Amino acid sequence: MKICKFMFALEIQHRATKPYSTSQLHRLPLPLVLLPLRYPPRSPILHFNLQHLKPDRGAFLPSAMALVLHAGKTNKNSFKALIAAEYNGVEVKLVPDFEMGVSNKTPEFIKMNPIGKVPVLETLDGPIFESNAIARYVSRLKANSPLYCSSLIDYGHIEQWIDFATLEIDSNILTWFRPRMGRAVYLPPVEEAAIAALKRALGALNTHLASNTYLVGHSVTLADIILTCNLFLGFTKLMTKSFTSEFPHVERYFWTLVNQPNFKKILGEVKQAESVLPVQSVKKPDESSKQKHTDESKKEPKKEAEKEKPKAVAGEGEDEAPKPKPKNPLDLLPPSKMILDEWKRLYSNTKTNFREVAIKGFWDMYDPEGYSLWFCEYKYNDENTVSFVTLNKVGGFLQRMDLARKYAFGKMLVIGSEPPFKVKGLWLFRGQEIPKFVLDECYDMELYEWRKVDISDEAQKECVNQMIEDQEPFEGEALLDAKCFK
Ligand SMILES: N[C@@H](CCC(=O)N[C@@H](CS)C(=O)NCC(=O)O)C(=O)O
Repeated sequence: MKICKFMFALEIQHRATKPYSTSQLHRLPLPLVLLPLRYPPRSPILHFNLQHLKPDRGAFLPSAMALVLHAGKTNKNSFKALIAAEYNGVEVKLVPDFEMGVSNKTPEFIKMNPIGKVPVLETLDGPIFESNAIARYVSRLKANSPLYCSSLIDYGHIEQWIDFATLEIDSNILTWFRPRMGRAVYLPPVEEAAIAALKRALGALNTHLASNTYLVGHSVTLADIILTCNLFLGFTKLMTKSFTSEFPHVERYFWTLVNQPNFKKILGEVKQAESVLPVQSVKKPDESSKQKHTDESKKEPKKEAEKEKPKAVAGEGEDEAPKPKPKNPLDLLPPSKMILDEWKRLYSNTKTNFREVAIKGFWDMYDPEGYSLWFCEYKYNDENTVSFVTLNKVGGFLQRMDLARKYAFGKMLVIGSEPPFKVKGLWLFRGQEIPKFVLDECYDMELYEWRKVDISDEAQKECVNQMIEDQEPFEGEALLDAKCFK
């Protein structure tokens, strides 16, 4: 044993800059001590490590004693451990019949996790909560698993990217996601700030992935699993193709990972969101239960157990089974000969002779019965005194219009070479009116004056052409910027 301790000390000292005494070794922080060593499994050093710290009991679990994970089937936080288990060949079973808001409120569950959140992993040595901690535990179940070890610096980098995935990616995605699911109050400036912070993080990630296939080293590590699960929520609910195309290396990375067999087994076929999840009003469980209470008080009193049964609700980040979406009324309009995507493609692909090709093509395609054109003008142009603030305002508007991508095309011009800048736009909408869901859900709409284009008026038609083309000068002035919504 003395020899083992000595060799262990040597190993740790080899990794550290300052020597440790044997008594100090016993007090080393757990992550460092638990770090699987680089030696082959039979080495006395690894033996010492396992014996003294008993970290990997699960690695020797008989298969009948699978670890049990408490969470719903679609919880992206539980996917982290499930994918890690696939890589390590460890059995982790989801508890059957888990009901969010019910199962996690029982006294037995609260004993496992006092905050009552999922996931929780039941192990032979007791429960673990917090999805990253659970995933780390599962990753360590296999000695020398490439998911979580190799060198000290790799370990440092894996931890670095796990924190990045949690604090820079997941937290911003959740700030964007939760109000849209009706689980928090929707505040546009808060959403804008979260999207800006998310874009900053994705930009940094994109730079790293420009020259790296994986986050750390040359194979999948736990950092990739955690990051991909966090991105999964973003890609499937919020980040449309037009959002992610700014980060091509992140796109490549995400699609590569979700298509790895061990990921696919857990995530299934992944589909990118076609539009940003629309904002839902905040659910007020109290009100509905108050109403129910007064109605029910007239009826026979219920059995105690029935009365106290909590209502099943989805938790934060819990991706409840989607309710059948009501059809958008615009999908029920008579079919139009104008195919919006064809126009968008023509617009994007025309690089020369724009008037002759794109503008002419637009009018050839335009269907005045199936679509309508609208001019808009910002009502408070005199407030547009700072160029980047004005540009951000327009950028934010276009982001919030994402929900209308299937039904709209737009151009927004920021006009003038000096402040105050004028903001004017042109929009093509499916149908004869500005769609109601756009008016209801995009608060920017009321900041603009809207006027339907009369296409029998040649002057208005010419103005449409100039806006589509970003013609400069526009109304005698230079353009600070022209943004397209397509
Ligand atoms: N940081 C925690 C987050 C856990 C969490 O927010 N869980 C949600 C579901 S994904 C939950 O259980 N919510 C129920 C509640 O808030 O009562 C983790 O990663 O495990």
